[in-house]
Amino acid sequence: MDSAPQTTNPGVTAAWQALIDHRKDIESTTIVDLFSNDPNRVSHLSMEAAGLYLDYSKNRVNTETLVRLKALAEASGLKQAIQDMFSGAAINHTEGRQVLHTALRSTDTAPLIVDGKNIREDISAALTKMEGFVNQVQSGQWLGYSGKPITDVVSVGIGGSYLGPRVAIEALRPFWVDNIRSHFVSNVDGADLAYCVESLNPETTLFIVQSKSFKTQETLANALSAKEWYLSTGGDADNIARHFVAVSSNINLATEFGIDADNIFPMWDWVGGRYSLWSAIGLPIALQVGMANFRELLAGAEDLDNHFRTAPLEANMPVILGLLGVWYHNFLGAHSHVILPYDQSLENLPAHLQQVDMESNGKSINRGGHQVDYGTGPIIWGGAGTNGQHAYHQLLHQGTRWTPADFILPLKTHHAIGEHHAMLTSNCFAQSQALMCGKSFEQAKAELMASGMSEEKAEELAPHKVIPGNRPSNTILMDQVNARTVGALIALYEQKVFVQGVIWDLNSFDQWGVELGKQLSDSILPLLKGEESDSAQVDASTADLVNRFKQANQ
Ligand code: G6Q
Repeated sequence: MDSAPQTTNPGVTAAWQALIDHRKDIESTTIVDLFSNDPNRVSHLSMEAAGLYLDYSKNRVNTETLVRLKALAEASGLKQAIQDMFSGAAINHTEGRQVLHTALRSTDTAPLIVDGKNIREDISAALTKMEGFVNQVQSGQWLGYSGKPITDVVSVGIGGSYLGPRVAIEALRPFWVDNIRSHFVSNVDGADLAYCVESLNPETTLFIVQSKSFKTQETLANALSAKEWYLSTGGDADNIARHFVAVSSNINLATEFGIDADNIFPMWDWVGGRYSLWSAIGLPIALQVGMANFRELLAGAEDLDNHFRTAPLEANMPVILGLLGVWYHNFLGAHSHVILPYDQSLENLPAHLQQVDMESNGKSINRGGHQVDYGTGPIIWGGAGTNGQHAYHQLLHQGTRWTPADFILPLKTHHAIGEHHAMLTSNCFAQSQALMCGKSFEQAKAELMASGMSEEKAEELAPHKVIPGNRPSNTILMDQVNARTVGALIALYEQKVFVQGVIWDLNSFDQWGVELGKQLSDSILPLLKGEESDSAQVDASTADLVNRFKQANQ
């Protein structure tokens, strides 16, 4: 660990206090009133960057709120922090690492030195290696053991080595090449692998073992079982290198596993797992949509990065999104944040962003090693619209908890079937409008009476139909879902999370909280197998659960 950095407790800054003082001004008005007071509110509170349009006018903010939030960003040293990240300072101090996923998508050629090496050369060499491999597989020159081309690519990885590639591949379905089908195995639950391979032919299947550390229990178990499947279904042991490649920073462990050193694509310590889809961890993406589209994905993210590092704070999309979140979570009492893509191909985007956000900012110790006394990372959840409208939107509209929402919508569809896209869009716009405007008792009662109900009955039912409104949301539009806009969109959220981490004085790039469960699982596993485990210090409840497992599996 590097020495603890100088830290700023945001809660003791004048900017924080100024926001506390301002709270009553916003609590005494509504978003609808704010619109009435400013006919140009939409043009004031909207912006474009990197092919994305953000309308943040449906938020509980006025000009003064934004001025005070910007002051908080300045007090937290955000501008310097952005510089530090891009220039390669070791901002992940608890692991002594730089945070340079932005370099993976940068076309800047100025040397960027890590440990005495220009990493631009490593990045470029990795892209060239990926390109050569992708071309061989897509063109059918990379042959399986029986001389047939590869038709199915199975990515074996978990967490950051899984979610990003999966979301990008799903989002880019209209750009898939015809002769490759992608599959994912992540969960150590054997069902994941079993269901995946049941329709596969070992002759034409390629496994990519995706593990930065090559030590992850689930990934190693799945990779070993995949190898057993390959061998037990006729796969040729001498040609295993044609069917198993890896992406890892741990060359030794990957070669020990049996991967040919030539078929190991690099990863580096300066790329965090949840920020790694831009590296060779994105190899499955490139195989499915082609290297040109993979480069477009990088280009979209670079566009967003360039905006992030150069735009003034008040006109900076990730900064605005980050500050709005801080406003709601630290000053107005929200606890979660919902991501609502109105696009089926982005169905799993919330899961990826959940990891990016919650693994980065789900922390209660500041960079200096002290307990924080203010709220940090919100609970991130969500799912594709319109499906959620028939489920959890009930709580969004009428629950006792309110949740800031992000609506995400492409203006053009790849699937022009009848009026579907207009219907999808009308639902998206209607939801944010309903959240903001709500429905009063009088409106509800009048509607009921207009439908023929007696006044007495209408008064009885109307309270159940009241929608409080004044619930904030952002709307993010893009022309179309394509590699460039998906790259920009994911980078937008990565940088938003960075902004919030800086304001909350967190190291957003470590993840110590996930370690304890891994350690305990390592000591429980021998118990389940009936072996002695000295390190196991299980509590009475866990001991009983272990016994129940053993009895059921005798
Ligand atoms: C992400 C996390 C975590 C990681 C997985 C897989 O930031 O570090 O989700 O990506 O645990 O790790 P490996 O790639 O090392 O297998």
